[in-house]
Amino acid sequence: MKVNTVELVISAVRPEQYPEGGLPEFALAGRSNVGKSSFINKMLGRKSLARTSSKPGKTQTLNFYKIEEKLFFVDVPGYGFAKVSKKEREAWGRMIETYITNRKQLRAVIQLVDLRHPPTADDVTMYNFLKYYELPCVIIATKADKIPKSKWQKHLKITREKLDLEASDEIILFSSETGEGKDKAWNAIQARS
Ligand SMILES: Nc1nc2c(ncn2[C@@H]2O[C@H](COP(=O)(O)OP(=O)(O)O)[C@@H](O)[C@H]2O)c(=O)[nH]1
Ligand SMILES: [Mg+2]
Repeated sequence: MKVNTVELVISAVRPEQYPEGGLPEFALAGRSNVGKSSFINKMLGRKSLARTSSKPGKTQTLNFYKIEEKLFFVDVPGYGFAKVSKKEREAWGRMIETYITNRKQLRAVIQLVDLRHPPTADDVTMYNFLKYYELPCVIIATKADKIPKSKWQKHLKITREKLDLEASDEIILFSSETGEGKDKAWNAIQARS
């Protein structure tokens, strides 16, 4: 998809602030530094729309990006910061749980994992949490350019097995450097819109 217009409609902390209008929404989740901002920027063809590397301890918000008056990307704060306090972790958990359990517009969660390494315990917890609520997921395996092509299938297999991926959940190799996987990711999103 060629994206012409993108608008950050709101950075929400409470459900009353979520945008109205009923457009399909796709939430993006992943541990900090996995490449989520880079993924959003690559998908939207922007240089730095979603700020890369935000610091822990900042206000945690759900950022609703409206794309072409067609759908929303909902950027969820990254998980897995070692330094984050228990209180902050709980606040994060409440915010995402409130959103994903109540939001009818939510079509799928796009969970990003790093293709180079097996999914972390936090990645597995996140995926299980999404499956507990029976949410469709699309897994984006990031930083594919950092792995030789000959090893992609092996790494994908490890990712799939470690997450114990459901058959209906797609996994897509991605690189924000080369654009690998961009079309597949858009197809997955549009098929679920
Ligand atoms: N080589 C490579 N580096 C990436 C890729 N995606 C992200 N990065 C780098 O990984 C770091 C974290 O990326 P960022 O998008 O800020 O991650 P976020 O914390 O999940 O939003 C940055 O230095 C990015 O340049 C990728 O596909 N390939
Ligand atoms: Mg980021």
